[in-house]
Amino acid sequence: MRLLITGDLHLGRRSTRIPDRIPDASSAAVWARAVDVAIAHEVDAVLISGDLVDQDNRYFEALGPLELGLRRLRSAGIRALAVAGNHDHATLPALVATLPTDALTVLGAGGRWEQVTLTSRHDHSRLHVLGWSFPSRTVRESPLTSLPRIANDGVPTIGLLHGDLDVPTSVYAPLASSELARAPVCAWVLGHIHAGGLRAHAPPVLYPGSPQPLDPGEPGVHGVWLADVADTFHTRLVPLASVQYCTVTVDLAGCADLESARTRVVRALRDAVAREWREGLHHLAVRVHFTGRSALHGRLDALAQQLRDAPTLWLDDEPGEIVRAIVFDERTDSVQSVGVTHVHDATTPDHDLDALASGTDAIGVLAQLRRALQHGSLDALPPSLRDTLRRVPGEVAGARVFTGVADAALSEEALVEVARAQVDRLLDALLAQRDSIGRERTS
Ligand SMILES: [Mn+2]
Repeated sequence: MRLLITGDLHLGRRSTRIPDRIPDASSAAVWARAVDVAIAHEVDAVLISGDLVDQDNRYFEALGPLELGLRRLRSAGIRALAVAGNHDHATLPALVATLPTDALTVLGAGGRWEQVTLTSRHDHSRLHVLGWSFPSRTVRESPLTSLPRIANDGVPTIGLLHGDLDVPTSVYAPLASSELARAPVCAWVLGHIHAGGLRAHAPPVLYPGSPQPLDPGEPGVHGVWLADVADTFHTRLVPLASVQYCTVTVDLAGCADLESARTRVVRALRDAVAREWREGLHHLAVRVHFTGRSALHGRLDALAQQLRDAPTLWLDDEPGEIVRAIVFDERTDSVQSVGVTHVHDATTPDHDLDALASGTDAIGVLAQLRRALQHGSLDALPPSLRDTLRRVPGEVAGARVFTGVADAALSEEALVEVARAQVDRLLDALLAQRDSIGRERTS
């Protein structure tokens, strides 16, 4: 049994914070490419894990591309099955009612689990697909509490639904890994999270993710998944997105002037292109993140503004080379480009730690702590402080008020990173205060 798996298309939307001229950046365009892949690979069915349609106000934008794709699938003998998510709980059933019968099967309407059985045209193997749809915009209880008994008839079952994995307080159908693991299914296919990937292996829990990323919060490679289902569930990602979001860190440590900072930015962008570029990509949208202790701290606004205002950098045919920086040149048909969506200055001032550490005031003590953390270990810290730092992550993760914190076991490296950042902030704040008081006194 061959399947194409996707979800969270949000038909009606397109990737944001990119130039208008980037082609094929809509979810409608990626849906058409997904249909191409399904037909080329002769899949038996396409499974869609919710939020196929963005919401009601996109009804008419979604209808045309959806119907066209479904018609192409049907003429190729491919079935399409979907569940509704929080965004399309009302729109999807309404849309389907206007489509030819059997163009799209919506499973589990109204939040009642429903099963269909597919038969492969390749080897006549069978597969149950057990689906559940959002009945309303929010659902606070796990849909798995009403999961029906799964038939033990030798035919594998795939569970298809939209929901939030391991976020107990979520209002979008909270699902616990432990309850998913208990169900005798061959795999779970989930929607809601736009960054795709396998979240568990026994049984596999797959979030296909959005095939086209929609905003800078959705980095990484996006596409659809091809799955082979027999006794096992084999799946692989087929990249399809025309846009990719990424973060590029530019270390400005030791950078003395803006010119050399700019050189580092260009080099970092080139490296990012070389690393991330792949066939089918039209635009790399970059969040630039300045780091490092630098004399330029506090003086990067102009460079940041230049980058945000920069014309899109268009790439020549030569992969990985930024050749020209031109704005929407009508004469070039190049559609490979890089743009900057955000610039974040996380540099810190370049203090003389040794000089500061000789003091006995708060600044002196902090400078001593900062030096003790220099080498990536907590060992040089006073024992009481060290023990506190090692204890705190567990306490935070265990406290109900911090539901977002899952990782109780921070590595020593990560702890040092946190401690360093906090010491730096305190030190920077105290020094800034001291300097401003100093200025007041002398003025
Ligand atoms: Mn959703």
